[in-house]
Formats: sequence, structure tokens, C-alpha cells
Amino acid sequence: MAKFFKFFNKKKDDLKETIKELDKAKLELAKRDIKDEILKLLEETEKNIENKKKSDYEVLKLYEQLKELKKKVNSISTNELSNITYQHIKKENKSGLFSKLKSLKDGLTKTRKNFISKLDRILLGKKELDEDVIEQLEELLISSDIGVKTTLYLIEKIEERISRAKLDDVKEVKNALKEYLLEILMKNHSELIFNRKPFVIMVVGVNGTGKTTTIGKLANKYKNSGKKVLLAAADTFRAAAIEQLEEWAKRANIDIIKQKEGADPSAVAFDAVKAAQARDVDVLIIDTAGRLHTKVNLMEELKKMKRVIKKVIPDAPHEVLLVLDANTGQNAISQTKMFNEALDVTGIVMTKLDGTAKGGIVVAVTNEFGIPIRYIGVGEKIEDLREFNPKEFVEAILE
Ligand SMILES: Nc1nc2c(ncn2[C@@H]2O[C@H](COP(=O)(O)OP(=O)(O)OP(=O)(O)O)[C@@H](O)[C@H]2O)c(=O)[nH]1
Ligand SMILES: [Mg+2]
Repeated sequence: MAKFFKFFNKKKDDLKETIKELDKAKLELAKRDIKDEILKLLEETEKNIENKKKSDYEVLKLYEQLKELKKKVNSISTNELSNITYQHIKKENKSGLFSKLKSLKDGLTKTRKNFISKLDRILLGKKELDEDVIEQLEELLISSDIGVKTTLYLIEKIEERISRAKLDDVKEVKNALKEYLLEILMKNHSELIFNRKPFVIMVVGVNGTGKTTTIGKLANKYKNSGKKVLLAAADTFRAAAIEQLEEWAKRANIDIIKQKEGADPSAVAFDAVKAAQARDVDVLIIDTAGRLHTKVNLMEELKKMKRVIKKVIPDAPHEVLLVLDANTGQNAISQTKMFNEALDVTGIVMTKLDGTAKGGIVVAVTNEFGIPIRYIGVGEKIEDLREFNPKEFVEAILE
């Protein structure tokens, strides 16, 4: 019998190995159908052997069962295994776990298609850069929301190049445009640098631009880069705003400071800054209410919040992040003007670029105000936020 037990134990180890392998592959099916069965049997067998209460016959019976199971495990072919693994990964992909990052080009498809197709139409068959071409180019730039001021600047630059005879090939227009756009974007570009602790970010903007969503995406991004993040639900105005932020916080497993709906938003911000100090937080992100920017109340409320934050940390907020919806076109300019006058905006997030053909608004805003675009939103999912990179952006819309 001793020999049998030795043999049995070896088999048991084999099975354990198989189970481990299955576990590693995260095969739901195997876990559910086979692993549980094997484990149960192994446990039973182990108990029986240890207690030696059962007759040899019963042990043998169990051994037979184990053999059957082993066969069952072995009968899953490699193909089947990889197929199950593939299905499993595909399922996780859908849930966003391993989902591939949408490329910037994908996110900016509409703007790129609009720009490229119209530009090609303008230049098609043209031999020289006459006034007609320049006029059409001007129209294209304006219709892409690049803005009058920026368009005139670009056209002037291109004309200047033509007059210096440095641009005589129609094909060169695209490259020249790229160059000047990049120049404008680079001039105003700077990344957000976390040079304080806690680094306080106050997120502002009119209603529905994507503030809360952007905060969710940012919180997740900062957390993944190893920072300790805290959120503050200082939009106490809109029903369900607190719950919405809480939902994002839960998803990213991040703490949130909140009070009841209707509470004083500045009080929430005050509590949050205090908490950020006490809890050794790296980044505090404050969500605020978004009413129309023409409503004086909102601006006064936000100004007060800024003052209250300063009472705790004099140089905070370290970033006043204005969230703009790319679909609002030139209205984004007047929003930037109002918020900047009231709060000294230090950075901009342009959201919903995936839904517009007029991504040129990015250029207009940055050129008119000199405020850097920090991030761009290219979708509703948690990973659909990109750090703004001028070169990538220009290539994505003009390549
Ligand atoms: N397609 C797309 N949708 C976005 C993007 N960012 C935000 N959204 C959507 O815009 C809608 C409004 O977003 P919120 O985050 O609630 O906007 P908000 O500025 O917090 O709104 P208020 O709190 O009402 O002022 C939601 O449906 C978001 O999913 C983006 O980059 N692309
Ligand atoms: Mg919100």
C-alpha cells in the first residue's frame, strides 16, 4: 500500500501542477468545471488518506476517479486551450481591461478627414498658388474653427513664403501649414509639472463640457503613475453631481471629500485642501459646478473658492484647469475669456475632439490666449484622455 500512496501522491502533485497551469491561464471554464471538481476530490482524498479511516477499496475508488479527471484535463487540446484563452481575453478586452489605446489619429478622424479632403480638393490639379487657392485655403481654415485671427496669421505667413519664392510647389502648402501650426502650438505649449505637494487642481468650465469625466480620467492617470490622489466634490449645485464623481472615484479606487447637495462649494474645497495636507496627498482635484459663464453668480462662487483655497495654501490652486467642449466652436473663445478674467486660467483641456470635424479650435484658443492645452479628450472611456503633444496633434490632423 505504501508504494501505492507514493504513486498516488505523485499523481496528486501532477494534478496540482495542472491546476496551477490552468490557474495561470485564467481559464474561467477550467476553473469552474474542472478545477473545482479536482480540488474537491483532492481535498477529500487527502482527508481520507490522512485519517486512514476509509477502507483501501474507497481509496482505490477515489484514485480511479482521479485518473478519470486527469484524462479529462488532458483531453483539453492545446488548440482548445488557446481558443478558450483567446475568448477570455476578448471578453476582458470588451470590459476595457486590456483594451488597446485608441490612437490619436483615430480620436481625431473627423478633423483629419475634413481637413485633408478639403485641402486635397483645393489643391487638386492646381499648378500654381494663385489668389483663388489662397482664398479657398482661408475659407477652409476658418471653417475648421482655427479662428479669424489665427487664419489671417497663417495666410500671411504662406503668402510671405510665396512672395519669397520659397513656396512654388502646390504640394508644399500642406507642409508649410504643418510647420506654422506646429510653431503656434509649440510657442504656447507646456506640460503640467507637479512641483508642489499637495498639488491642487481646480477644474472649471461651463455645464456639460466634460469636467467630471475629465477628472475621472485624470485621477486614474495620476494614480497609475504612482501618485496619491484625492477628489473633491465641490459641485454641490447640480443634482447627482456628487454621485457622478463618486462613481469615478470608486472606479479608480480613490478617496473623495464631499458634503451634502446644496452645501457651500467653498467649504467642500476648504475641507478637501485640509484633508489633502493631512493625508499626504500628491494631487487634489476639485470638481466645480458648471453653469453658463455669463451667470455672474458662478464666477463669484468660483472666485470665492479660489480665495478660500488660498487661506490654507497661499500659492494654491496650482492649476486652474478650464475644460472646453470642442463642439462649441468659437464659443470656446468667449468662455476662455470670461474664465480667464475671473480666475487666471493656467491650463486647458479640450474635450470631445472625437466628435468634431473642427479640431482647429485647439489652435485658436491656444493662439489667442497663450494658455497651454494640457490634455485633450478623445472619447468617453477612462483611457480616452491624452496629454497634449503639438507634434502628434499636427500630424494626426494633417497626415
Ligand atoms: N465623446 C466624448 N464625450 C465626452 C468627452 N468628455 C466628456 N464627454 C461626455 O460629455 C458628457 C458631459 O460630461 P460631464 O463630465 O458630466 O460634464 P461636466 O462638465 O462635468 O458637466 P456639469 O457637471 O453638468 O457641468 C458626458 O456624457 C461625457 O461622457 C470626450 O472627450 N469625448
Ligand atoms: Mg460635472
